[in-house]
Amino acid sequence: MQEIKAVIFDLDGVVVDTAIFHYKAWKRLADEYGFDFTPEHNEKLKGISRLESLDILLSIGGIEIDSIDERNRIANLKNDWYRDYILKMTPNDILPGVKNFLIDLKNTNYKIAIGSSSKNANTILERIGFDSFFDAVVDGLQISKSKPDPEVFLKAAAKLNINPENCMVFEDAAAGIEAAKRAGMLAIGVGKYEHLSNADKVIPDFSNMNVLMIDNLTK
Ligand code: B16
Ligand code: MG
Repeated sequence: MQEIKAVIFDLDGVVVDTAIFHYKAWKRLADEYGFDFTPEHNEKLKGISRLESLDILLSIGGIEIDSIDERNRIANLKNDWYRDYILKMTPNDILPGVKNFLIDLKNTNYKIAIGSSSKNANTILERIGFDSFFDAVVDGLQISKSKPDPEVFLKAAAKLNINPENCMVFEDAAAGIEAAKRAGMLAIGVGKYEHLSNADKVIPDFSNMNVLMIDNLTK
């Protein structure tokens, strides 16, 4: 059984439901190009960087854009649409059970961190009142390789000064589960098992979660 000393949370889709805002913004782009972009397609983009996500989306639509400037322009457009959503967020957008669980963890002396591929993570954390809540935040601005590369979680563990094998990660994306496992951490999926079958355990959400359940998730 791994002794857990730190818990690392993915942001989009775990602490807040921004995954739906990413989907809406990507779908708007696909609509403009005239192809269908489904929630199932969107699963492939979760946890992946903005430009890599754009490449996947364009390949789904069978669209080739060679110019990096043009790809950057389109990715920025999607980001503007996405930011329109997140700038309206409030602490009410924290997903059910998350805040209580985080407080519980802090009070029990677990270290807590955010490990996100997003370059908008700080904006979201400010909007929901969590800007100085975590012991460490690693986001898309601090990494050179996005999930499924383990860099984001290894950096979070290093900032916390905790060994990777003593970290538990909560993730809603298959790419994030792979990243956590490659980092040597315990990977807990949040959401539907069908998308997260590589996780060590899967929980549907945090509504019934408390600190006593950490031990159960390690067994
Ligand atoms: P941005 P996470 C990821 O965040 C999202 O899951 C993914 O859909 C998004 O493309 C990526 O961040 C980059 O986000 O465009 O805001 O920089 O789930 O790792 O917190
Ligand atoms: Mg996520």
